Amino acid sequence: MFWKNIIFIFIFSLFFGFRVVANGLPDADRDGVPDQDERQIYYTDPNKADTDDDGFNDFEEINSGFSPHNPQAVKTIDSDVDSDTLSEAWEIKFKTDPRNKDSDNDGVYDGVEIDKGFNPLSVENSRLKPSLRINLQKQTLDYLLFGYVWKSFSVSTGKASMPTPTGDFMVVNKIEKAWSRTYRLWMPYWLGINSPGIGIHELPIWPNGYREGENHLGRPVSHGCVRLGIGAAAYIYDRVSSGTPISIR
Ligand SMILES: [Ca+2]
Ligand SMILES: [Ca+2]
Ligand SMILES: [Ca+2]
Ligand SMILES: [Ca+2]
Repeated sequence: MFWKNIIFIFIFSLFFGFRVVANGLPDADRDGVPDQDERQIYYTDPNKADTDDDGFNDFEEINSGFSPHNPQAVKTIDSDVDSDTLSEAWEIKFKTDPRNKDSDNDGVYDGVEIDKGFNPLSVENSRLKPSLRINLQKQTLDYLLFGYVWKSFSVSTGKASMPTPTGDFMVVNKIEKAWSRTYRLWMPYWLGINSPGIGIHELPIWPNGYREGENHLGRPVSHGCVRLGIGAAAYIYDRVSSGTPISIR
C-alpha cells in the first residue's frame, strides 16, 4: 500500500511538472507548509524546508510549537526574534512578520501597536476589535483580541444579594468619571452595558477622596457592577468602544 502511494505520487508529479502540494495547495519546498502560509502567516522561506537550518523542517517546528526562525530549541511563545515585544506565537495569530519589528512600517512596533489597540498591519489608525469576558467564579475580566486573551485582570463583581447579571452584553456608553446618585460616589472609567444600572468601572471614590475596596478585588462584594483595579480600568476604557461585546458567565 505504501509503495503503491509513492508510485502514484511519482506518476502524479510527472503529470503536473513536479508541482508539490500540501493540503491541496502549492508547496514548493515540500515541507508540508503551503507556500501561501509560509509567505502570509509564518514568514518562513517557501523555497527552503528548514528555514533556520536547525535540522527540523518548518512543518515539524510549527506543529510542535517551536520557532521556525530560531535555530535554538525555543517555543514560539517564548521567542521574539525581532525584539518588537510580541512573541512569535502572537505574531502568527496576528499574521505580523516575526522578523520585522514594524510590519506595516508606520514607525510603531508590532507589539506596541497591539497593546495600544491598533492594527499592526495597517498604517491607518485602524482599531482592533476586542471583546471582554468576565468570569464570576474566578473573579476575572479577560481582554481578548482575535478571540485570544491578551490581558486578564482581577475584578470584584456583585455580592450574593446583588448579583452581576449573566449573559451576552455589549458596551453602550462610556463616561470617564461617572457619578452614582444612588450611592453618592464616583465611578471612574465607567463602561455602561445593556443591563440597567450595570457597568464596568474602576474602584469607586467617595467625595472625600476615600477609595473604596482596594482589597476587594478577587471577591464578589459590589452592588452588581464589575469593579476593576487602578490602572486596569483605564487600560480597558481606552481600548473598548460602544458595541464591544461582553460575555458574563
Ligand atoms: Ca512549504
Ligand atoms: Ca527549522
Ligand atoms: Ca514583528
Ligand atoms: Ca507598525
